[in-house]
Amino acid sequence: MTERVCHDHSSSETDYLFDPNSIQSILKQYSLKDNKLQGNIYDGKYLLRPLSSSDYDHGYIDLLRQLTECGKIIDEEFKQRFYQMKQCGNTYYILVIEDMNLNKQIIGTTTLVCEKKFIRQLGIRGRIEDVVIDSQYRGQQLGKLLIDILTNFAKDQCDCYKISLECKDHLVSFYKQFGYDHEDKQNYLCRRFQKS
Ligand code: 16G
Repeated sequence: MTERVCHDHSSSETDYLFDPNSIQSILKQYSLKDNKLQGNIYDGKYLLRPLSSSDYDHGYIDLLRQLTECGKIIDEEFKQRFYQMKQCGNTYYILVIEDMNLNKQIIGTTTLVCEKKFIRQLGIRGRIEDVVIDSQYRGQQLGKLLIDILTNFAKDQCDCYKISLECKDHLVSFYKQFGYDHEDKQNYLCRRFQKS
């Protein structure tokens, strides 16, 4: 699995959002646990890797459109935001799955954001965001793969003291399988602003 997961980190043209090597040990442990997923990755079908600066061309933004509105974004704007995130260092971890047989098309993604805090002895709080699997690729446990890897990564490598996420009612049972649950007497509140 190690070799398959990120094959071209040495390429000077590919700039990753974070070091692909940092997910290798987690992927290794993971592949031992789940034979079905191991099959999907091993047979050269899918590649799991950090978001790269050239992923606009591989449909990353279009994939996000399956989750919510993205507006009009051009490649230059994508790259600008990519490098803003990268400069934050140890904060944005966007994992993608590419279909190796379909022109490197991005067919799944999940984001982990690590927020530095003063509380909890200078704790780090993780947030799982923007989980999307292309509608044509659902039912293969690819979402499970992404969530599980990023959850373990947040715990073991980023040292998060907690991770939270927001989701629609019908997805609560999906996230419960990874240990996410409602907390007693805690509420999620949100205020939205219209763009003028
Ligand atoms: C979901 C996503 C959240 C995303 C939001 C977008 C997960 C676990 N949750 O709640 O990350 O930001 O949808 O919806 O993927 P919005 O555009 O209405 O904010």
